[in-house]
Amino acid sequence: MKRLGSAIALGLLAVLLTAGPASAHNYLVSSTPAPGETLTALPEHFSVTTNEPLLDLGGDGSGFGIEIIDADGLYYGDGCVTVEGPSVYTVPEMGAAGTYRFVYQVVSADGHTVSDEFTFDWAPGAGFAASAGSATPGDCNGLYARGDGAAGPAEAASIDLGTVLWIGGALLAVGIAVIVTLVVLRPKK
Ligand SMILES: [Cu+2]
Repeated sequence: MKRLGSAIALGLLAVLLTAGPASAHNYLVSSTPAPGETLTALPEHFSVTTNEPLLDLGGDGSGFGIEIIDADGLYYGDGCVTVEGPSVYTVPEMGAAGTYRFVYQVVSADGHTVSDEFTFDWAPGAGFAASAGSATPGDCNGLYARGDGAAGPAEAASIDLGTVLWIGGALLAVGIAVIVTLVVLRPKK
């Protein structure tokens, strides 16, 4: 029993030492629209809300972005976002009915950039005046300081890989700690 306790304690220590950085990132708790939701009318804002206040260092939304992209790869909206506490908002614009990607990027409380995306369906009522999409992301009249539009999905991929490596490393450390502890504390014959 004592051996098992030591092994578990070592394992927990290993997890705390290796998994710390990954656990500090803001994560999505809600959004408008929600992933997979079917919208039939434009809400006041499109938004993402995370678990804790975001880091808007310059107070100008630098590093934050919401991109709405249709099935043809066209972008909708002016690219302007507002950061308020744990949430990011943008004024919605939409084109024709269909499935859209909602790509977001935020600056986590620890200063790291986190991005991800989901899809939602757009089924406007008759008479909706569809906006014309743009081949490039909205730049908020030049104020959108995020860089090129390709950053979002690429960032998401690298962060996902990093998270996987952190978790893999933590599990490996736990396994090694448990084995070492069991070997060291093995009863002498
Ligand atoms: Cu981080």
